[in-house]
Formats: sequence, structure tokens, C-alpha cells
Amino acid sequence: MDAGGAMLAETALHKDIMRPGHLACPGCGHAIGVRMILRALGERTVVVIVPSCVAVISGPFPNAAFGVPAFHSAFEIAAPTAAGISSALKIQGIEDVPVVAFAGDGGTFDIGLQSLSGAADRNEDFIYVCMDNEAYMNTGIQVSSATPRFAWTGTSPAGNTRRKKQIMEIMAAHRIPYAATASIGFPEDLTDKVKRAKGIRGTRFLHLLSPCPTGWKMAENMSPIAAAAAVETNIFPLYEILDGLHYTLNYRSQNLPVETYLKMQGRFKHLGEEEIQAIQAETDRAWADLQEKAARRTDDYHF
Ligand SMILES: Cc1ncc(C[n+]2csc(CCOP(=O)(O)OP(=O)(O)O)c2C)c(N)n1
Ligand SMILES: [Mg+2]
Repeated sequence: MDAGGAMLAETALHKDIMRPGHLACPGCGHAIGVRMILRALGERTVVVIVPSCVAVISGPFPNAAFGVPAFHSAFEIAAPTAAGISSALKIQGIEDVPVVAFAGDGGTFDIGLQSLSGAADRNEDFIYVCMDNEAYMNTGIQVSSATPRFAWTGTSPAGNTRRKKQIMEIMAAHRIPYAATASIGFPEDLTDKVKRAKGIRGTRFLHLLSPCPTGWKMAENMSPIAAAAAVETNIFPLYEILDGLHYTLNYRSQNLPVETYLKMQGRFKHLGEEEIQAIQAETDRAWADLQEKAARRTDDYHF
């Protein structure tokens, strides 16, 4: 970083917690996402990481890149680990230190789902960020239940036959105080949501779309562009759910055709017109459903 860059990094607005020199691949969405989230949370934060690319990015002690205490836990227990640390801080009278867990889509949608559900059911006090790059990237691009339909991965060489699991609906069903989607292509929205989450107590869940240039088969500079295109095509809308009931749409997209997003990525390059139209129809249906939920009057819900 040059002198100007270093000065900018030190101003109040741009104070970076994450250090340069991390171990992510060039253009990694997770590195961008973690950096933005730590900036928004500030240096009095404790991080929990589980096996995923995030664990690699941080690097080993004593050279870890995160700039805050980071606890490595097992793949399937990001949420209860965060809950335990959060409780331990409170027992010591420390109430103002947020605990944030970073787990991948494999660690959230699949392997950590049971323990996440238990912690959310108890409304444990932590922020959970699912860093969704839509496959098990760290182990070489295997399909997960977050992989979109038709996408190539190493274990879906002819295209994924399953549909992406609806993790936001699963989290909403737990009636947690705060759940939101976010995209590294919309940094202000992401920052706002992290700050909002910080001000709420209980289980807070962020579903962050975090492209992986290697696994999505695109150029290194494409992560934020693809993450923004997912939002602009309604494939990944930006919204919040309060108490599992109140839906708010945070951004009116440009309604671009899904093709705009799909054509950016080599993992979809085998798709024909029929598959593209199937994705368009499914996206339109989900977008209409979401708008309906956001328009619903929820003031009289007092459950
Ligand atoms: C119980 C367990 N199973 C499997 C692994 C091996 N493993 C480590 S990272 C990883 C992939 C993680 O994928 P994801 O959660 O999507 O995170 P990403 O690497 O994509 O960021 C796997 C399978 C492990 N460490 N522990
Ligand atoms: Mg992943």
C-alpha cells in the first residue's frame, strides 16, 4: 500500500481492521466481505471461524490477518462456539463486544445447520455470517445445498440437478430477531446491515453472496460485478426479515434478465435456452413471492 492508501486506511471512515497480506486467492469475495464486515463492527469484536476459505484467508497464528481475536472451531459448530464465547464475555461483565461467526455455505446450509438451528432456537446472542460462494470451495469446488440449479461443480460435472436450499426461510422459521441478505456488490447496504445487526441482541443472521472467481470460472476482477448482477437480476434480492415475520425489500433492482448474470460465469456456460428460461421463470416467481411478503401488513402480528 502506498503512503496515500495507508493514510486513507487510517481515517475514521475507512479504518481497516483486517490487515493486508491475507491468504485469499486474488479477487476472493470472502476477503472483500470479511474486510467490510470487520470495518463495520470495529476492533472490539471477537471472530469465530470454521473450516472454509475464511479459515485459510485469516492465516495461522501469529500472522493472522483479521486484526481481532479469532477462534478456529470445528466445521459443524460455528453457531454454538459463538454463543459460548458470547456467554463467557457476559459472565465477565463484557457486554459491548459483538461475537461474529463466519461459516461457508457448506458449513451453514449443510454441515452446521443442526447446531445453528439449536443456537437460533435459544436466541443466543451472536452475529452469524454465511459466506455463500455456492459450493465447497476450500476442498476443490464440490456441490453443496447452496449451489444453484444447473451450475457446474466438480461433483456436478453435467450441472447441478438440485435447487438452492432456501436458507433465509429456514432462519425466518426460527423467528430470530434479525435475518438479512447482503452482497459484496452493495457495500453500503452490507455495512448498514452489519451496523443494524450490531445494535440488536439475540441471534442475527446475514446471508452474504460472496463470489469465488475460481469456482465460478470467471476473471479475478469479477467478484463484486457478479455479486451486483445477482441482485440486479433478482437472483439474489436484498432484504431483511425481522422476528421471522416482517419482510423489507432494501433495493429495487433493475430487473435485468438472468442471462446477464449467468453469462458472466463459466460454471453456467453449458446452459441452453431452455435452462436459462427455467431459471428466469423460477427467479420471477421467487421475486413476486418476496414482493408479496414485503407488502403484507404485519403491524397486527403480536405472537
Ligand atoms: C467435519 C468436517 N468435514 C469436512 C471437512 C473438510 N472441509 C474443510 S473446508 C471444507 C469446505 C468448506 O466449504 P464451505 O463451508 O462452503 O466454505 P468455503 O470453503 O466454500 O468458503 C470441507 C469439506 C472438515 N474440516 N470437517
Ligand atoms: Mg462455500
